[in-house]
Amino acid sequence: MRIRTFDEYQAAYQKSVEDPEEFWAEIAQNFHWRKPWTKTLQWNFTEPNVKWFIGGKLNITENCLDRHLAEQGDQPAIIWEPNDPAEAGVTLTYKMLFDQVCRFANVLKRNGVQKGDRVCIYMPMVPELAIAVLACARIGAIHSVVFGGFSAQSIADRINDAQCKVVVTADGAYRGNKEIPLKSTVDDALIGCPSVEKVIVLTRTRTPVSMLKGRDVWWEQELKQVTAECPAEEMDAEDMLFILYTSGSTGKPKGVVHTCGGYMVYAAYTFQNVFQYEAGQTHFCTADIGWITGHSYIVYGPLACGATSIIFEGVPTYPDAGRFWDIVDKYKVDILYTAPTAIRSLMGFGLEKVENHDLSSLQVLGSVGEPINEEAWHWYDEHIGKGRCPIVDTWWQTETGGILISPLAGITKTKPTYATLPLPGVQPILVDENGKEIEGNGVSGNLCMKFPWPGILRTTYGDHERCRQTYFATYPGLYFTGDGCLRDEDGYYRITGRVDDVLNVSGHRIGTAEVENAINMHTGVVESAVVGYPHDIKGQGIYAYVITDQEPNGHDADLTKRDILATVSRVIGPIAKPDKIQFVTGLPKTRSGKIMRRILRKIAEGDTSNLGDTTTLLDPAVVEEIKAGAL
Ligand code: 7RM
Repeated sequence: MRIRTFDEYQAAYQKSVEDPEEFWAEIAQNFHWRKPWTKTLQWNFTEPNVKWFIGGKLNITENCLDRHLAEQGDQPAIIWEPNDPAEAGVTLTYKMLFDQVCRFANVLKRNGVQKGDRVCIYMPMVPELAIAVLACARIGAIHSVVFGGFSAQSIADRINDAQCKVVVTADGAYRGNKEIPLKSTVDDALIGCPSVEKVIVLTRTRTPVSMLKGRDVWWEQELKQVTAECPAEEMDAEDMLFILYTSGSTGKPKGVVHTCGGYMVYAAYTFQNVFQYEAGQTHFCTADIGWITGHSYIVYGPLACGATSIIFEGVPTYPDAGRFWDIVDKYKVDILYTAPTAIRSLMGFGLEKVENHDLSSLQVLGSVGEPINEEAWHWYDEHIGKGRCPIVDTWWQTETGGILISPLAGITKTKPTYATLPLPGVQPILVDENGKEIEGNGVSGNLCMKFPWPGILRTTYGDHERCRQTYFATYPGLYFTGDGCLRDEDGYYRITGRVDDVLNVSGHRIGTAEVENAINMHTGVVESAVVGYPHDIKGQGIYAYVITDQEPNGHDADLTKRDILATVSRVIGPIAKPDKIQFVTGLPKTRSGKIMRRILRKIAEGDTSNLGDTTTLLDPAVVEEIKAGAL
């Protein structure tokens, strides 16, 4: 399963295209299966219907935990670094993690959770978050982790969509100098969530919480009631492992579904090969477990490979902008995996924050979440990698389960801003608006995949038709990523960004429609339109054009803006707050009533000289007004 040279990469790639079933079957042999599969792959992209390792039985936690106990039971599985550097951290060996996962799995069972039930997890970045995730997997419950920055409304929407039976949370969370009241947010959410029977609350901040009799129980109390014996549930390769909600261009976030067998094989295979992980290395992925990057490259991928994975509770700038480098130095991190937005932000604090740290343990640097600009790439290379660590710019999505296009560290020749080449088993294709393949090199188009890989999403929870519509209907027979992409003369891929109405703000995916819906909930707002614009640190900023029933002026306008921000925070979460709000009296629409976002984007970008074709505009005067008031 290990690729060591570029020749081996090319041979593996060729084999994966010529005989994908044989290729993945060989890789899947490296895992522990209770029962082997009888057919490796069955698929079509029309329904869509994708199944890998059919008939195979396994439990992902036996692969992430049990199978490492004999040889490396005393090796650290998780190192936890708390928000406050003065607080003691925690190291859990594989034995200890195994023990805690089994115990918490028994707590879940005690609270009525059975195989197939959905469990919502809304927690800070503490070891118990990984423990809760793995405990669900142990007993065949489907976890739905909701990022700790989301609002009560967002939690409620996700709980109701998946009909979760249990919520696992904490009293509060520490993030930088802030204390965030998680349990009280869950309480607000649960007013509208009749499916929830139990809430399990971890003590973290000791902030006062209300504990509802018969519904709410303390994590620590429950643990006293259980043993450490918990045999893993036997799962079918295609049983659901988890749901993770992600934003699209329309409506509410979709519950992306991943299944046990294919996801495990893909997360582990990509972890090992992209980062060229070697036994005994320490891996530091700075993402939150609430996003797919945390699922695949903090929890499942590293643990399936027997790695030591760091969980960091805090933020890159607390107590100062040297925190990442403190952690690298303190734990002698080998692999660092972070986002361009973090790199750009840290660049701004100057080199003195870097220079007083020993970064010589670093072997590989990773980037994920958004396109990495050339300046950030070089800064990362020179000042963090000291010119001796390969950078892997990894392109992938919640829906893909793991990395699809990326260099293999130290093997693929890198090129700044390029995700370079597809991993074995990945078959990209560029198409034009009509779905016609754009062949050859030195071209660009919409990025699609023409063949399944084991980590591809299987459905969107409770709504298979939405999955078909969103990913498989735009270009029949292809999986459409929603990204635009360029293929250079060497066949290297460079992802240029979304071609749909999805924003990427600090590596977070946010639908413009979601933000508009939130803004429109504010009293007095008649209509709004949201677009992205280039932002030095966040990659993209959120620009909102808002029509109110009474046009606010001066101080009134400031108050209304403040209240709109509060509304968006309450409806979605602080990450979706617009950076700029411009009050307008109308929006540029076509005769058929469609908002011409292209024009709004141009104005938000500050480029008003050439707005392109405006002949279909219903009322050109609106554009002049918006241009005049642009922020
Ligand atoms: C892993 C993750 C997915 C979207 C994707 C892209 C963008 C992610 C890169 C990237 C350029 C990269 N999942 N994206 N990685 N763009 N280069 N290396 O981020 O579901 O949250 O977002 O993120 O637009 O479609 S995600």
